[in-house]
Amino acid sequence: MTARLTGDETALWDAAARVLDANWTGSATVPSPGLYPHQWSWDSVFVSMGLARHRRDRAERELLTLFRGQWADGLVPHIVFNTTLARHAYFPGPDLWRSDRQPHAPHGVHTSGLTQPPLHALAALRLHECAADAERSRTFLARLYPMLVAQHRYLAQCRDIGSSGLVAICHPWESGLDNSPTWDSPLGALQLPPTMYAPHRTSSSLPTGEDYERYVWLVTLLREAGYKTDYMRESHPFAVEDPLVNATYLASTHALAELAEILGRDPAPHRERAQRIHQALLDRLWDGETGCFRARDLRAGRLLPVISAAGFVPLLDPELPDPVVRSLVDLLLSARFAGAAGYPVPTCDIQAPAFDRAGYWRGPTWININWLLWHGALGHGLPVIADLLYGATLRLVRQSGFREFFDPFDGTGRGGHEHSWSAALVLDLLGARRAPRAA
Ligand code: 2M8
Repeated sequence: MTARLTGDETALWDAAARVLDANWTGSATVPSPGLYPHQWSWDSVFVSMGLARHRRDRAERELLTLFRGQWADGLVPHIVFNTTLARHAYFPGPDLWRSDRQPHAPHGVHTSGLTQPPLHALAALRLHECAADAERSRTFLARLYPMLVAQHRYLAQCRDIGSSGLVAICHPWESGLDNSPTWDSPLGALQLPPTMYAPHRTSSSLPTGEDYERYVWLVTLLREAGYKTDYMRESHPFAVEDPLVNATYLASTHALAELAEILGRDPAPHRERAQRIHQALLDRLWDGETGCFRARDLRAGRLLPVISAAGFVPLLDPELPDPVVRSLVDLLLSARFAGAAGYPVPTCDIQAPAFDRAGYWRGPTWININWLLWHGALGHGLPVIADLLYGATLRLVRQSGFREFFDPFDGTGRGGHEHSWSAALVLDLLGARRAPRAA
């Protein structure tokens, strides 16, 4: 059965579709005009799910364009650069990464050398579930599937730095939550060389100065080591197992198993890997004392102290034990998160000293995080949580537009304007309401 959108929802739908149309370059979507003029990996994932509800052809194109940047070892880079733009259009541009000097990088495409949360297989499955023409969709999946398998092989073989079954990130940018207070401690422990280049950034809410020196230095180390696994495993000073990255890895591994079944391939290896990730998430990142998942610093050998919204994303795990789900829900609804915010979910524990209602990934509400938690809540049959997230997200964009992020207390919009994933995920939320079975 199909529920019709109200007049207000139709206006919101049209406004969101206009943002995606305006940010479409002809082969992919930029996250935000001006501020982020290239293609970002997890942005494209979220965008493709919105486009699946609006322009199916573009949803497929979006993902295929991103995978043009895939390296021969399977790495899906977090940025694929638009080489027609001026080199200074965005920092850090191709000159910092120098992917053209890496033997595994694709020819004729400039990319970064880092990853981002691997939601791609989950998006591919969702595209299939929304497809009007199942046969055509299968043809697309058959093309994408080997690339997704290669991406997961890279993660399992090159990024399981702790030999735990989980993947480790080697840079805060790989988490997607770039400037989260979670990274303050491992970044603070870095021994930087005396002179570093820290460029000026355009928006006042973005990280600057010292943060940037550390970010750039970590990239320089990785680049000089040829982005090689042995270096990352043995010497790189930043190595963290993050709950959001691993929960999305798990969700996409389950999705790969389903894609394999749809395509008549063997789902068993994906199912086995999913079991291992599920167990490792609980064994290594669950903290029963705080009732939340926390990031594990492999260099310091401990869980990092800050509790962030990333700790709730393991709700994407369909096999999460009930007591763990209950603890997460209690914390999510408490005064440390949704319970004290008019516009949840704040990205950092409100009671943490580092919480900053306006700081980039240090407190504001982000629509992609709300979407992930909404999806996880639906999977666990938690309609009250799902409705809370759905309602808060739509209120944010009705009040402040498709901004990059929002004040969690009063909903003020911050950061970039006409942000693509904010628009795309609103289309997905509205689309799921119109056709609830695809939620
Ligand atoms: C932000 O990250 C980039 C670096 O990759 C930046 O700060 O310039 C983050 O919000 C990241 O999650 C996002 O993918 C990217 C583009 O929207 O912007």
